[in-house]
Amino acid sequence: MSGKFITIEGIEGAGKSTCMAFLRQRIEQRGLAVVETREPGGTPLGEDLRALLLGHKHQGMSAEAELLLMFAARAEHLQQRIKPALARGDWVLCDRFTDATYAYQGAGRTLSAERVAQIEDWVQGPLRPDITLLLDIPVELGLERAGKRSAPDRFEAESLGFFRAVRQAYLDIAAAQPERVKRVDASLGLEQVQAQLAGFIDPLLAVAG
Ligand code: Z5A
Repeated sequence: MSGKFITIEGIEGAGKSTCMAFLRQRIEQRGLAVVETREPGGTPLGEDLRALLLGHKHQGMSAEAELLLMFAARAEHLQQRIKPALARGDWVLCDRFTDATYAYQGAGRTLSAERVAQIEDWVQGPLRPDITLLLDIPVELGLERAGKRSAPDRFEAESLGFFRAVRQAYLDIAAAQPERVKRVDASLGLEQVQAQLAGFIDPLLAVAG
């Protein structure tokens, strides 16, 4: 596999969608092919699972079912899109991946990280992102930015305490895996956020030629 696998993480309203567009443009400027995708989702089955996971129809879904559905969508995504793209040498830009599972289902829903790790190993084998950009923002600011949009989905309707636990879990992952996970201060203005992203991504692009 010669393509790079880049994931973007962060709480609600951290600016992931906004930054995906910037990153895509920066990679494509170097003449490299980019597959832009998201989780849960990215395939027809994954998008159907996303609708079940984010919608309000199954409001009381168990944490275990939620965890397994996230990984079901991921298994399909890996087989149908991510691995074929990397094998072609494309760069994969993914809005959320397994760090979100540790943060939301692990810390948020209080499932054990060991359980998440077992399923991660089973579904992904050794595959991990080459780099993960963690857009870190105080919970209140993220929710304020996100709140300017449409009606909340099943996750967006969670409490402040839930999102604080999610943010802390992301910071813990970044502290534990500094080689892979790069913290970006997403509370700053867009230009400053993009400058930080460029600082992390440009060295990878330089190596790619
Ligand atoms: N989930 C999970 O539980 N477990 C898993 O394993 C996975 C996911 C993979 C998917 O939601 C949900 O699934 C997610 C976790 C769960 N739920 N939550 N929470 P998603 O990722 O599709 O959507 P989201 O988290 O709700 O993302 P978002 O709300 O779309 O936020 P965003 O993409 O990070 O932000 P944005 O749309 O780019 O920006 C928000 C607003 O801020 C917008 O108006 C921008 O113009 C503005 N913005 C962006 N950057 C800036 C700066 N720097 N300054 C000022 N304003 C800015």
